[in-house]
Amino acid sequence: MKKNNEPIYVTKPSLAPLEEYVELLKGVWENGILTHNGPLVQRLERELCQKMGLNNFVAVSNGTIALQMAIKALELQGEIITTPFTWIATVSAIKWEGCTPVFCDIDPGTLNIDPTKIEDHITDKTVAIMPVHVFGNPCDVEAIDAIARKYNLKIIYDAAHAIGSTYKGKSLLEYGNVSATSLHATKLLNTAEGGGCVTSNVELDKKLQRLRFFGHNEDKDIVEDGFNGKMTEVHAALGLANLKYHDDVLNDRKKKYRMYHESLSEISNLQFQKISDGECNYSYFPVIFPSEELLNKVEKALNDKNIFPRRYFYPSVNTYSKVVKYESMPISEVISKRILCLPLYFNLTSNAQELIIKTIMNRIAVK
Ligand code: T4K
Repeated sequence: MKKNNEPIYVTKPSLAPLEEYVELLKGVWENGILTHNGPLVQRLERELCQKMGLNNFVAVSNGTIALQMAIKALELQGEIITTPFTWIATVSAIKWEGCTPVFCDIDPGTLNIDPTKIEDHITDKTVAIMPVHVFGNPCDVEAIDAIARKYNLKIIYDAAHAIGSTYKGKSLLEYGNVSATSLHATKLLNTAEGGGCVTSNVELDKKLQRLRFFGHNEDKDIVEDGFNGKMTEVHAALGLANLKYHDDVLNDRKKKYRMYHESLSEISNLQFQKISDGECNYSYFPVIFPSEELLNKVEKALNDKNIFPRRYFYPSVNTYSKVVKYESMPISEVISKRILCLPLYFNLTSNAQELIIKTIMNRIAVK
């Protein structure tokens, strides 16, 4: 097998043809509006709503800020139950808003928060649940909703990975009091940096709009304790250009996801995330190895061929001692050590994907 010359990373941004982006930028140059909820941000919000069947979308500067704004808008103070199997941003957002993250372990199949364990973590200080739709795979939103109703808690979905995912025919972003998504370069749809909040509550939507803009109302009076979460026109232009290709990107991911799944299923000791087929957006392809030792060997074999998968999410966030007080989360900790996300993106060629599959198979076959 020959070594791949160009490095293959875990992902590569899906980008519209440059001319289409430049065409959108011409308008920005002409009218000189660069930011402050300009015409392109408003258009991106409108087109995203049309495409995803949403009632509203509050575009912001990144997914972490979207999470913070959701907490702020719901005026939460206290404990927020979340998953340890996530990116650090979930927990930083909770902490930056002065709340306390409380971890609840995950389901070993779906890799999402295990709803049967949430009630064990509820105290008189609990104010909300912040589950993550891990790798775009929908959480058990009905079970989580039932718990929230029973204990009068808010739900904020960390939907950073979930653009394009659905649940029972609706966008997954429609669930929870607020869903916060990311439009980062590494996501299915990107504005380079960016994100957004979605809520079906009209008043909350207006509040989120004010919060991202220093707390101004339309008359520029300060009516909220806001901050700067605005998206710029330059970022919105990129989002609009890319949005045109969203269906192509989604379909391509699904094909490549299936290709990995079919080929690697031949190896009996590998496990895969239990996804809701047809609802998950196939944005990542995680493989769970029987041991960390085998993962390391496979990762090294891939690296030797200039291929760089990523250990999302490693380590389990409850073990970050600089950020949180450690509490054992056995399932998340074990899976974090054994999970590897393989390269998956629009421009990944079939030759490259075959090389990745063969490298894994060959390495596992070696005793
Ligand atoms: N909640 C969850 C569950 C999340 O996963 C995230 C972010 C958030 C909240 C917060 O959303 P944001 O505030 O980020 O909008 C990446 C992303 O930075 C981060 O957005 C993402 N999750 C996380 C899972 O992954 P890294 O450290 O892996 O990025 P990096 O720079 O190593 O990129 C990975 C690969 O992507 C590179 O090897 C090459 C490629 N790449 C990356 C960038 C940035 C490119 O080809 N072009 C690029 O511009 O964090």
